[in-house]
This record gives sequence, structure tokens and C-alpha cells, in this order.
Amino acid sequence: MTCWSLQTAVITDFTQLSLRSCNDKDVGHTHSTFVSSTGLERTTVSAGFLCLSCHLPLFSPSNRPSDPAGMAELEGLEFGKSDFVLLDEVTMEQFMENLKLRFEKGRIYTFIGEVVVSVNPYKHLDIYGKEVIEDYRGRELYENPPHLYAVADAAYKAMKRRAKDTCIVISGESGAGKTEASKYIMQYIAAITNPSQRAEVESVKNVLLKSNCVLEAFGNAKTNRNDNSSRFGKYMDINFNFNGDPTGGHINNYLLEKSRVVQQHEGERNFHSFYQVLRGGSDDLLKSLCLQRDPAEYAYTSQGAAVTLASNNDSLCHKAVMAALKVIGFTAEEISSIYKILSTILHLHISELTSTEPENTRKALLYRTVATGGGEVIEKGHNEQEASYGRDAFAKALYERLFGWIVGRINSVIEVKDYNPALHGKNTVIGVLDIYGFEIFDNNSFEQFCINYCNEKLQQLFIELILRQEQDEYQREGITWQHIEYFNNQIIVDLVEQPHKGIISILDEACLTAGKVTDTVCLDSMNKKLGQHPHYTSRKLCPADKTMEFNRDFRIRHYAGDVTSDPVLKEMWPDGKMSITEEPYYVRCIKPNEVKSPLLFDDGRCQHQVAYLGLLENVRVRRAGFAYRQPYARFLQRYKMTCEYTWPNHLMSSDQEAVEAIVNQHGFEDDVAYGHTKLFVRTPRTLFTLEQERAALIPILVLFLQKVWRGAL
Ligand code: AOV
Ligand code: MG
Repeated sequence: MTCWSLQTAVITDFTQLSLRSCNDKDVGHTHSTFVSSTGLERTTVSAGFLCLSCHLPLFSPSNRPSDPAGMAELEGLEFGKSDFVLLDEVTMEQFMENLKLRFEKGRIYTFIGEVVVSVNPYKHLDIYGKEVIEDYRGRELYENPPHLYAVADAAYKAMKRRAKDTCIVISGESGAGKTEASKYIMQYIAAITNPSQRAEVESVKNVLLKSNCVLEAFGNAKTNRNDNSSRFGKYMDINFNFNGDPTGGHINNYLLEKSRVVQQHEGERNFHSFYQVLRGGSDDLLKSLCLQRDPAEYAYTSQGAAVTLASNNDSLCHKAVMAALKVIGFTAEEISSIYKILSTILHLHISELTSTEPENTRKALLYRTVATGGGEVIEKGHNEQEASYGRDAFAKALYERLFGWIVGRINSVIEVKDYNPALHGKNTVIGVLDIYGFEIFDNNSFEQFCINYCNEKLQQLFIELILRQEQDEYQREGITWQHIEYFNNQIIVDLVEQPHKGIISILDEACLTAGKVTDTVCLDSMNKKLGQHPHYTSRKLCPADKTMEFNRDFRIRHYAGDVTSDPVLKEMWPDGKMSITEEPYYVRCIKPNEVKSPLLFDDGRCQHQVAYLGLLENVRVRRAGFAYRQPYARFLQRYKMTCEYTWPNHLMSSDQEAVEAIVNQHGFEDDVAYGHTKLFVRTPRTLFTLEQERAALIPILVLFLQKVWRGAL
């Protein structure tokens, strides 16, 4: 690594940094001692730092970056504005113009303060490699162009500095790039931790990373929105010891879309796992499981008539999953059981419950046991419909349990064992939430109802916290703040979940009171109670065949759009509960088009997402208050060279006073507010002016310091 990268690196451990970063080949020795102006354990290595051995600056003008700290980015020149708070005016037009320009220039990430807005590029970008990771490691958010790594680092630093749990919430509609983002974030965290390469930590990291591959095989599927759509919600906790190295983790999974096991819409597939074993399993494995290679042979894998996935190689994935299962620690026996269960599910349908099933399975699915009035127990045959319903229910239950067992098994490997807080210090956690995104299909069922409700709750959390966090901070720091109007989706959340009045309660009640629960009973009950609700409507649809009954449905006006659901809602309500910390970091993902194109930025679709995600309001809140804030000590450290009263050291009684001197000398008094511990800066321009001045001063200071050091002055 060349030394210029030290220019703005925030270091927490001098020893580590000197060993890690200062092997400058040009000089021919290792810079090991720094001239630090503060001598503090944690400081910013700034441009004027010299090596004590050779007296050379830690970077020289020749190896300085052409764009120190990504200032061209921060300036918003060629690539648009890197932070939406820098827009000249916060209007939808300007927001969209900037988003589109950046997408077209391959700049898929843009900040809104600490929130990262991401647009799915639908192509590989060379922005996730080791060098990029190094650029972000330990830096402050504003020091580099926007990136998932910046948020990951901020979350990691916050957790480490404050010894507090934190989490990263990734939201956006189906296909917007949440799962990919979650993987890059985990990859980053894995890369920056465990510098001493301790074997047990490496093994935990490996399992955490490999678990994604397994979870995607069994929990993802091709839908009409996304070839690799998550059909479950995932909240992955990574535990850290006091050193900030991962010690373990835990995966919570929410509401697997089990109906997919037995039913897929046109153009969709069952879970990847089925196709992977059929296409990638060895001949011997398939023979032992009595499986045909072609997924078209099985009803459960061919309903959607989309057995092949252009963007995915099932056979290769199978090998990767097998390898991952082994790394995680699944035994050969366990792996064999997994594939037996998959084959059982496939056979349930092809055999049409004829001769291939073992006798007891046949019996269980074709007959039911009934107790007669006289206390006798008899076996009664199911009619065809009842039998296939039973078979499908069995297949769904088997798969759901298999998935739950796999998650549990991974958890048993990664859970933190033998952690003694007295010995190892406080154990802290970073959680990464990646759920199934908001989705609307032609035919929406109970699953879409749950998925979209889940997204409503997430949006509610975003609104609450983004506003509350700001408010709290202003209040804590003694600064007044003006309220910004925004659409609060609480009304939709209430429509679904309010006790006694919400859809869930009404359905529960209908199921309890009515003798035989039919769709009509449920719908009538909802129409009666919710008919007047502004976000609820119900329709009668004329059947094409006039002899058939009227079809009816209901529609929820979600924050992201209208979703019409068939009222097949008599399934179990998920019992999983989400508990995430209160201080999340956010990644807001946007899907640029419906056709998975890397070139197309569909203005209408993108604008719709920007609107319902509340991004404009987010910018307004961020701007109406103060775009940037920094603790006094940090601000001073960075900009003290721009003021004669503070360089190299100030003589004032507090850091706040010194900061006031810098602000006054530049005439920025009207643009800032002084909190109890931080300086609040209203317009980013102020910060940029300071940054520019600082960048211009650095070469002069370096020359000056060099001369001083050599005794020339
Ligand atoms: P999702 O998680 O938000 O949808 P994914 O993360 O699965 O969406 O992204 C969908 C597809 O877009 C991926 O399979 C990639 O092909 C592509 N993609 C996304 N992000 C990137 C990126 N940063 N670089 C390159 N390609 C990307 V869903 O799970 O359906 O809600 O439920
Ligand atoms: Mg996903």
C-alpha cells in the first residue's frame, strides 16, 4: 500500500497502522514512527505527517490521489451529486435527474446523509474488490464516495466505538438488489475483521459467508420479478468480541413462502434446490433417489413451465451448495437426508399416490381416521380433492421443516459458545436484515399479503426512526427543528394489524365464529367492517362464463401500490417476531426497470419508488435541519490548518471555542449551530469550502514542515 492512503485514515491503533500501511518501497524502509500533532491514541493521520526516520512526508505529491478523498465525487461535478442533500433544490425533478445521471455513469450509490440509496446496475461492476475495501476501511462516511462499504464501516465503527448493537436494514421492492447488497456488506465486514487471522474467527467468518449459498438454494426461487428472489425473510446477526472480531452469529428466518413447493405461477419456478439436485446431482445420487434428471418430469417443478434459468447454472450451483454444506459442517448422513426429503416431495406428485409410495404414506394421504359416535375408530377414504389437498399440505410442511432444520443446523454451528464477558469483554452484534421485497402479481395470495405487510412495517420503522433520530439528536444537542410533512403509512399498518378492527383480527374472528369458513364469509366480514376505509376496496368480477359464480376479491392500497388479493387467508399466521435494534443504518434499493436491463432507467418506475420510499422527504428532513454534523474534536482535527488561531494547536479553553474561531474566520456563522457536543452545518457548501481550502493547503504545509524538519528554517 502506498503511503498517500494514510492521508485521511482514522486510526484507532497506531502500532497496527504503522505495520499495516507504511511499507513504502520508494523510500526503502518502513516508516514506523509518526509525527502526530496530538499524540492521542486515536487521531487522523493528516497530510502534514512525516516519518521520523527519513523525515519525508507520509505521502508525497507524486503519489497523492488525483482525487483526494473522492472530492470530485463529493463536489458533484462529473458524476452528479454524491449526496442528495447537495441538490440545489429538493424537487422530484432534480432528485431524478441526479439519480439517473449517476446510474448512467455507473455510480449506483448515492447518500442521503447516512442512508445509502442504491440502484440495481444489473451488470457486474468492478467496485467491490480488495482495494476498494481498503479505501473504506476505518474511514468516515463523508471521506469517500458513497458505497455499501461506507455504511458497513459506519455500522461497524459505531458498534465498536460505543460497544452497542447496531443493524443494517436493506429495503426495496422485489429485484431491487437487497440480497446482493446484504452479501457485499457481509463480505466487507468479513474482510476488515480478524487482522491477526485467528483460525477460530476465520472459521466463523467462513461459515457465515457460506451459509448464504445454502440459504439461497433452499429459500430462493425464480419469480416473474427476480430470477433469484428471496422467498423468506432473513435477519442475520453477527456477534463480535471486544476486539471487533466475529465470534459467531445467528440467522432468523421469517415466513418461508411454502406454497411455492406445490404451486408456481406461469413463468416461475419452485425453490432452486429441486432443480439443482436434478441437474447437478451425480448419476448415482439420482439413481439412489429414483429421480429423473429432467425437472419437466415432475409436476411440482414444472407448473410454471420455466424449468431453466438463463441467469443461473443449476448444476454448478449444486456443487457449490454441496461444498458449502460440507464447510458448514453438515455430515454426509445429514446431506443425504436433505436430498431424500427433496426427492420424497417430488415423488409425492409424480406417483399420483399410486404404487411408488410406501404403504403407510399412501394410507396417510388417502385415508383419514374418524372416531364414530359409538367410540369406534374407522378409516374413511378421502375424495380426490381432499387427497390432493392433503398431499400438498404434506409436501409444504415437509419442505418448511427441512428449511427450518437447515437454518437451525447452521445456527448450531455459528452460535457463540463459551463466551465469557468477564474474560472477553462485552459481546456486541451487527444485524443485517434482508427480507422479500414488496411485490404485486396478477394473482396475489396470502404470501403477498404477508410480504407486503412486512414491508409496510419496515417503512413505518424507517419513517419513525429517521425522523425520530433527527429530532432526538437536535433535542439532545439543544437545537430547534422544524417539522417536515411526510406520508405516514401507519394507517395501512393499522388496517392490517389493529386489534378487533384490522384484517387479521377480522379473519381470525370469521374463522372462529363461522361454521365452515369460505372465502365469501371472510370477504363479507371484511367488507362490512372495512368498507369505508380509504385503503381498502372490494370488487365483484364478472366471470367470462356466465354460468359461473361471481368472483370477488379485495384490494389494499399499499404505500408502494395497490395489491389485489384472493381471499385465501386461512393459513396460519406467522409466529416469527422481528426484533431489531433502534439505531439502524439504511440501504434503500431501487429497481431501475422491469426487464433486468443494465442500460434502461425507467423514469416512471424509478420515480414511483423514490416517492413511496419517502426519499425526497428524507432529503428534506436531512436538509431542513443540518446536512452535516461533527463532534468538535473531529472537526477541529480536520480543519484546524485552515485557521491561524488553531494551527498547529489552539490556546482556547475548549474545542468548541476553537471551532468557533475557524467558523468565524471563514464567515460561516449563519450557516452553523453549536450543539452541546457537535457542530451542526446547514449547507454542505460550507464543508466543501473548508475541504477545498484544506486540500489546497496540504502541499504548502508539507513543504513547510519538510523544511522545518531539516532545519532549513
Ligand atoms: P432483491 O433481494 O431485492 O429481490 P437481488 O439482490 O436478488 O434483489 O437482485 C436481483 C438481481 O439483480 C441479482 O440476482 C443480480 O443479478 C442483480 N443485482 C443486484 N444488485 C447487484 C449489484 N450490486 N451488482 C450487480 N448485479 C446486481 V427479492 O429477494 O425478489 O425482494 O424478494
Ligand atoms: Mg432478495
